[in-house]
Amino acid sequence: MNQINYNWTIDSIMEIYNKPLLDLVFQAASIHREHHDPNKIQVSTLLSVKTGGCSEDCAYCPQAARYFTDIETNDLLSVDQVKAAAERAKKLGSSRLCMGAAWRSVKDNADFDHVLDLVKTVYDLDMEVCCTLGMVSEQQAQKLADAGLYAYNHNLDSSEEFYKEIISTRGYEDRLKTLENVRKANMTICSGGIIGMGESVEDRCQMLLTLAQLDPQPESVPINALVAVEGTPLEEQESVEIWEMIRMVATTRIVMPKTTVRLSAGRTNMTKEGQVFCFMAGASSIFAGDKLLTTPNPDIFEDLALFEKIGITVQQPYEKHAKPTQDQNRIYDEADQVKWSRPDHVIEANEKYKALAKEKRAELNHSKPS
Ligand code: SAM
Ligand code: DTB
Ligand code: SF4
Repeated sequence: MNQINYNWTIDSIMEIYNKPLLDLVFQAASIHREHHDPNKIQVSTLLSVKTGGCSEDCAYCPQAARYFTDIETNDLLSVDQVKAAAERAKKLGSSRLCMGAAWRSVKDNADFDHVLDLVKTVYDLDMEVCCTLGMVSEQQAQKLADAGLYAYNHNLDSSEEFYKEIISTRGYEDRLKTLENVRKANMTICSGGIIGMGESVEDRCQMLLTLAQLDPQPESVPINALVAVEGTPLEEQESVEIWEMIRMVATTRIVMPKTTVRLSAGRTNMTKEGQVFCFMAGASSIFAGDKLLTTPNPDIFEDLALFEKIGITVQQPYEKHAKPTQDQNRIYDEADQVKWSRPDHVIEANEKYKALAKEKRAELNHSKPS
C-alpha cells in the first residue's frame, strides 16, 4: 500500500502489534523497502545543552529537580562548546545534531536568544539541526525555523490516558499544541515515546494512533525503551524485552510508512543482533554519542563497526528534505502570551520520590561540616 492512511483505528493497530512476530517483521520490512533504502541509516547525535534542574515531574526523567539523581547539572553550553561537539559528530557520521534542554517550555529571554545562536552555529556546519526544549509557542517555533532549525523533537511519550499516571505538571493537549506550532513554522516533526514505563499494549498503540492521525505524519518517530534511573519513580521498572521493542518498531513502521523510525534510548541493554532485528523491522535511525542526554549510550565506534559489518551506510544531511532557508530579517510582533496548562493531579509514586529526595538532601546537609 503506497498511500498514507490517516484512518487507523485502535483495533487495527493492536491487531498489527499482536501478530505472530515473524509475520509482523515481514510485513514491516516489506513496507520499509517500498519507502526507504534498507541499507541506509540516519545518525543523530544528542547533546544536552542545558542539563538538570527541571521543574517538571516526569516520572522517567533523571533531570527533574524534584528527584534525587546522580547527574551533573549544567547551565547553557557556549557556542564554542556546541560547535566543537557538532564538528566531532559530523566527522563521525552524524547528519543531525539534536540539542536538548531540561525546560518545561521556552521563555522569551536571553537563554532562548542564545539557543537561536546555537542553532545558527550548527546550521552553518551544514548539519541538520534539531532541538528539544519543551513546549513552544507559534512565534517561538517561527524564530527557531528562521534560525535554520530543521526538526523539533517533542514526544507524546505514551497514550493520553497513561500520560496522567507519569506526569502531573503538564497536559497532553499542550504537547499536541506544540506540535501544531512546529508544523505551522514548516519545520519537520520528531515525536515518539517511551515503552517500559508500566503502560499497556493498548497505551502504546493509542500513542501510535495519535501520531499516525497527524496530517502530515511526523517525519521521525523515536521509540525509546525506558532507561530506569535510580532516584526516579520508575527506577524499579524492569527493562523491556527486545521482542517488545521489535513489535513497537515494526508497528510504527507499518502505520507511518514514510516516517523515519528511530531506535532511541535503551540500546545499551540490547544486543547487536537485537538492534539489527529492529533495523529489519523498519528502524532506520539511531541516536549516537557517548551519552544520550544524561545516561550512557553505546560507543560510536562500535556502532560504526556494526554498520560496516552488516553493509549499511550513513545518510548525509538533507538527503530527505531540503536545507531550510534562514530568515534573519523577519519582524516579530510582541511575544505571544501562551498559557500552558498545569493539571497538578496527584501521582502517588511521584510524590513519594519527591519526599524521599527531600529527606536525602536534608541528610546530606546535616552531614556537611559547618
Ligand atoms: N524537556 C524537554 C521535554 O520534555 O520535551 C526536552 C528534553 S526531554 C529529556 C526529551 C525526551 O527524552 C522525553 O520526552 C522522553 O521521551 C525522553 N526521556 C527522558 N528520560 C528518559 C528515560 N529515562 N528513558 C527513556 N527516555 C527518556
Ligand atoms: C528522544 O526521543 N530520546 C532522546 C531525545 N529524544 C531527546 C532522549 C533520551 C533521554 C534518555 C535519558 C537521558 O539520557 O537523560
Ligand atoms: Fe523536564 Fe523534559 Fe525531563 Fe520532563 S522530560 S523532567 S520536561 S527535562
